[in-house]
Amino acid sequence: MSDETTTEAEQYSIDPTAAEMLEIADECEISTVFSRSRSIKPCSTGSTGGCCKLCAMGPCRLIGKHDRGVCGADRETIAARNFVRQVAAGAAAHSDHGRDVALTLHAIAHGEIEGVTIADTVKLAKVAGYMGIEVAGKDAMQLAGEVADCALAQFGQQTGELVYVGRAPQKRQDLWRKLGVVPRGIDREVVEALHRTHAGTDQNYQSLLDGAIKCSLASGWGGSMLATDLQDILYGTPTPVRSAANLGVLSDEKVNILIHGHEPLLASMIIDATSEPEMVELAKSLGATGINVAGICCTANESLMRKGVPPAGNMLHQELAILTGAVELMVVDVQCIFQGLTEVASHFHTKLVSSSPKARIGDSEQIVVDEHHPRDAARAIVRSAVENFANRKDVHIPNVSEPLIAGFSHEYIRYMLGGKMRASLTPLNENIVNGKIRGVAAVVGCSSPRAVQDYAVVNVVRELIANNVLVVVTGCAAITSGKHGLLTPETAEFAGESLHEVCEALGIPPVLHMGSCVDNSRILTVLADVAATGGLGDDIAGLPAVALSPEWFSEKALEIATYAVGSGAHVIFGGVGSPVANSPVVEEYMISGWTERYGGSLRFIQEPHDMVVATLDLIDGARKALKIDVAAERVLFDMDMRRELSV
Ligand code: SF4
Ligand code: MSK
Repeated sequence: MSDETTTEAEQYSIDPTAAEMLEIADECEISTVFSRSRSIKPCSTGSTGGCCKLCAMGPCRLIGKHDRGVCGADRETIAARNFVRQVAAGAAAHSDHGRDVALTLHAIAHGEIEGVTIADTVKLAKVAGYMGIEVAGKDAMQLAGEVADCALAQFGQQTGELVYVGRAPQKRQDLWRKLGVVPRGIDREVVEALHRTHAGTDQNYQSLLDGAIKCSLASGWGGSMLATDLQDILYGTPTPVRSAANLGVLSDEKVNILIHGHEPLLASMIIDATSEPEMVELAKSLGATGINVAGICCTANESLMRKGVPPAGNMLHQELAILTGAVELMVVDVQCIFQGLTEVASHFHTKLVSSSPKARIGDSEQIVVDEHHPRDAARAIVRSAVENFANRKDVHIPNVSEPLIAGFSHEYIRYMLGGKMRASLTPLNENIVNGKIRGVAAVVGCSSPRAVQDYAVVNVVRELIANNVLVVVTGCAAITSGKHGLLTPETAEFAGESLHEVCEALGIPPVLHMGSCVDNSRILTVLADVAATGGLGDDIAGLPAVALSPEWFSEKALEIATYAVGSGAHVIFGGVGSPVANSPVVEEYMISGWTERYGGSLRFIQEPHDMVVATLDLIDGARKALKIDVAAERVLFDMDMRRELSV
């Protein structure tokens, strides 16, 4: 039964497919994340970091006249502690993902996974170089084994520095050392963050927030960066690929399999299994014309970037996809998977299969993948989906999808700008210096039902490119951009004159899809490379670049924000308010205190237009400090222009 019917579906999303699907949810009295978000009001104390439940003397809610918890902890300590714990959870999620990829590489190098090999030996050699591993005279498997060993050692390392710290600009490394925030080992920093936030431990908000920075850097320049690199080695470094996005990528004639979560291993084998003649024949014998794979969230992004698998939607589309009645099977791995899927799936023929031993979703069927024989699990899943086709009943697939181009890895961006022989970011830097590109914005992260789905991301991206800001996107924000037609070269039409000109000259779209959540580490690599290329200072801090997450929802998003700040970037989050608003002191410290200490900041701004204004201020401030400011007219969207965006 629905918690609350969705009477005006349009209020939830600017994506027309959401409105269409939510009407079906209402008719069938099925609750969704959208309806539940309206019936469950957020707790104003918890959402602002004012509630502490670290010990049994509490929980203590610091509201009204209460300025201290039972133990005497003040608003600053409680808000900061809650924040550190969120960052630690995000770092744990991204880094544990990285660990699993390292374990997969290790197993492949030792011949323990049948039928899988190394996809990118060039990247393997490059990563070995980052790790100080001698490449000469070794075959791919030997090198892969040594790289996997080094990667795995990063998790349990107790002292010293993570090896990838050396990839940050020298100035940044020196600052981290001076401030004592160099991550020593990935697991160690996550554990320390949990320790220092235990009741009665660290009770100084500035010290706590340094702890958040150190823990997040262990992910940004550790677990996440390893996940990206090792996935590139295993599945290929992305290059541009054409695809399409939104629910219209589902097929009414083919068996539909949805891959959802974050990990690419099983998904890539499922994709391969769907083209095996035996599976195709089976599908045809049961009345389908073939087998179609589409994705949700970041398993979608990983598979899109490397194999062109179309994303059916971002995080808020996971239940809507099943409401089409056209999904034979959804296989989920880890992160961002709603338990609400089980209820929606129970109204349809859709099989919900969880594949990770870490993430059983309600009463979903669980196929725990034998890590040494993942192909067997992939085939079993595809077979199960195909056999379920006969159970399909009414199908309602919105006829809506947009073409897109994805696959802009750091490596490809260098080739694209400098050519194969002299791959480099020099043309990017030159165009930033001459003002044709005013700055760069990374629009990343999730979609939240607490905001209107897609509204903030679409508005922010369009207004930024109209102001000659080159945009890179990852995660669900990338899928949102794709769904709304912003990932094609034609999007340059909406760009400001000078950015349009650069895009035409370089043959690039003004909005570049750089991958999944862990692939925010690609953005760190690009920023470090921009600093190293010259002409724009010698650190990430001070670059005319800003990161935004206009519709964030997860702890991982906060962790990404924190490692971006620690790396010297200014970050703006929107959609919902600040998770530390119960302490104006902490809220302000994350802006001015962090700017002073790290050269980066984190601010929470609700409205998309205000986010853009703040972004342009930060970019223009950086240009002025670099003495490359040129008069640039602002194109600030008025109400009519914004209304036009509401597709
Ligand atoms: Fe309350 Fe202090 Fe216990 Fe937190 S740690 S619940 S503020 S007594
Ligand atoms: S899936 S963390 S909702 S981006 Fe990476 Fe999307 Fe955010 Fe999950």
